[in-house]
Amino acid sequence: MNEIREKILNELKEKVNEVKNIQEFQVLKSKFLGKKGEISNLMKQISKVEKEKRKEFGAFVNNIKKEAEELLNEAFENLKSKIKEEEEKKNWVDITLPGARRKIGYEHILKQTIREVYEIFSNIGYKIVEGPEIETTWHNFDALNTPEWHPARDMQDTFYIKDNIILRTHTSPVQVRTMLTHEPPLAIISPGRVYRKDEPDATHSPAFNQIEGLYIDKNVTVGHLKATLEKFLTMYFGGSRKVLLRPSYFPFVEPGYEVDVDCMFCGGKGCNVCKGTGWIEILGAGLVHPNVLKNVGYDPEIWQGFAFGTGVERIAMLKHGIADMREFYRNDMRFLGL
Ligand code: FA5
Repeated sequence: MNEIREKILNELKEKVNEVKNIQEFQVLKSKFLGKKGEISNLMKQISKVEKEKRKEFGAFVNNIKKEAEELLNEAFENLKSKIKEEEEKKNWVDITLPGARRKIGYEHILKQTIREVYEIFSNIGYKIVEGPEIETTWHNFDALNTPEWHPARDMQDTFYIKDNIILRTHTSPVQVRTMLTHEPPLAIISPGRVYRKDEPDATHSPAFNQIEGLYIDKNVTVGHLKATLEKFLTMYFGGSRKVLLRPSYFPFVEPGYEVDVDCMFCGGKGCNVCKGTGWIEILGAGLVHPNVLKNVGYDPEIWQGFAFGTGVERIAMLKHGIADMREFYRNDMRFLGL
């Protein structure tokens, strides 16, 4: 009889170790304890055993059943904790690892450039002011000494909304708006978007940004203008920049200049960027025309001033070595550095 017991229990012990999941466990359990299982078969034989030995045999079979149940219960508990352990291992998170960083956007180079220029000028007492992009022709042209018949108007006479309403073609009308609402002396810079009927190419865009500067005080000379621009360009491009004033014409200044800065790429020796001249054209400037001062109610016998205007894209391209202006507006993530 003991042989039967050992055979059954040894087989169960062996099989129970091979069980990998709940399904396999259920199959094994019914093989031993199920209705047609080995132990049930033994139970069915109890009634066939002689009366005197029946009790002993019954107890024997019940013991086997009890042991088998204990073995299976223990195996089931082990299996459950093994499954739980594996599950935990699979889902384990190392909370000490640094988290996935969220990509933070960068300030666009044009905004960055405007901020840098503003920081430079705010250190020498300039205030930032803004004007509307939709402007009257009077503020954009007439008040700036550019009446309707003036040939200089043709170059910028572009996006009309109504007869006397346009998209501003430069930031210079902010000079007019500021002088109309403020008493002199004053020192302002004004960044903003402007519009012209220019074909887009590597150095032109129909919508671009300018920064206007205006300084009004008594006894202002070209010397003040030159020193201010030298300071600005040195601070913006670094090094020690020289400035060249070339006589030029803008109706709202007299005298007027195209302003060049010594080439920051070759130090003025001549290279591809400065086309061998050693100088790079950077902005338009001049002393505010007496007619403009009169138009805003300032007495030109008392007040003088200088003004300048530069293209934000242009100075940003030079500083960051950007060859094509269109990069600023394409929103290519590689360009934006995101
Ligand atoms: C003016 O707009 C004058 N208002 C500047 C000024 C202000 C002169 C105060 C005197 C006193 P200009 O048209 O040259 O000037 O334009 C100034 C700058 O804007 C240029 O040097 C250039 O950098 C930039 N610019 C002009 N047209 C475009 C364009 N289509 N795309 C991008 N930048 C341009």
